[in-house]
Amino acid sequence: MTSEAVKESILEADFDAIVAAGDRVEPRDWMPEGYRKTLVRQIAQHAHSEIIGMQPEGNWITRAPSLRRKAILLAKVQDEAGHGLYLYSACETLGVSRDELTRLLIAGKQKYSSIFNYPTLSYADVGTIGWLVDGAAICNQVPLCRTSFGPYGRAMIRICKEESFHQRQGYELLMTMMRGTDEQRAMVQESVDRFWWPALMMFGPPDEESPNTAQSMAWGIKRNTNDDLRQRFVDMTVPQAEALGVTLPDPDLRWNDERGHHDFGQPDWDEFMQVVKGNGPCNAQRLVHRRRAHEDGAWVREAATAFAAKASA
Ligand code: FAQ
Repeated sequence: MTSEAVKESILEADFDAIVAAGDRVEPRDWMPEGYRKTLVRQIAQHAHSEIIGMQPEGNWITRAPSLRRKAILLAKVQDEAGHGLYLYSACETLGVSRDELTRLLIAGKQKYSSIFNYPTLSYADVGTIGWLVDGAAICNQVPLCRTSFGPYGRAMIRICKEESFHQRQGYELLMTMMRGTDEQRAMVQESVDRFWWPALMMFGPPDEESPNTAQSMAWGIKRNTNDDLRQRFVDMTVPQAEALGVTLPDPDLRWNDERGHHDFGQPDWDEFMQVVKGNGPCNAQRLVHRRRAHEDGAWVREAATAFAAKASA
């Protein structure tokens, strides 16, 4: 073995020990290149999801039904911008700039969550996104607070606190509508019917078709499999749907006493693959909008750079 190879094997053993002990790997620590790449991929996708995720709800800010609802929605969408920024910062500690990540997103070379390629057709969708989409995000992200990479785990702690608040506001909005007129109740049910299956897809493909899960769990990046978290979400959501008075659109959904969990049907995985490949209902629109916003913001970046140069001169 060359001295370089010996050095690397010692560093790798140190890294393995940190992961095995459940401690945090920090940006200056040695890490395998595959670990770094996997983190960049996952954190970048996560950051892009928060930023693109502002669009479906942002669509309703100018048409919110009251000043109170408008203030709540504005605050929520702003929180999502903040989450994107914490995550881009975490990713930058791995040596990739936010500029580069944005370039990859708008060139269509990095992904964001499938859920944000579905349209928001009624105001009830704002509530449903809070309840189901933030609910799914929380199930997926609470375990990520214990992820092995320090900056990612610490960003997740703050994000999860805010996501919990988002979930509650969505549920409260839907509960208010369910206490309203027959028309409002029908709007809620129609919205839940559209978002239920895409929300289940947020957890990713079934375990046997998830190429990344085994390695990501071995590295302590992911703490649970996609199917485990999907099950947790269904179990958590069914009683909430009952309390709300809506029906979840799955004829196979029922409690299984033996398993101690709900059985449920499978989402349309062909549809999922199409959405992930860029062929969902709103993929093109989301990227066009993001590109335009980036171009419109060029003068702000130029002014900030000029100001920083002047200040340091
Ligand atoms: N959409 O092998 P796996 C939010 C891709 S934030 C698109 O299982 P992995 C807040 C995956 O990237 C929502 N692509 O992959 C909010 C991989 O492709 P690649 C975002 C998906 O990484 C609320 C391939 O399929 N949350 O909602 C999806 O081990 C309301 C194979 O999959 C996060 O990003 C999908 N749903 O597990 C904002 C959480 N699923 O890259 C506004 C962090 C899978 O190899 C309003 N991420 N793919 O070409 C994760 O936990 C994981 O990355 C998973 C996927 C679980 C999403």
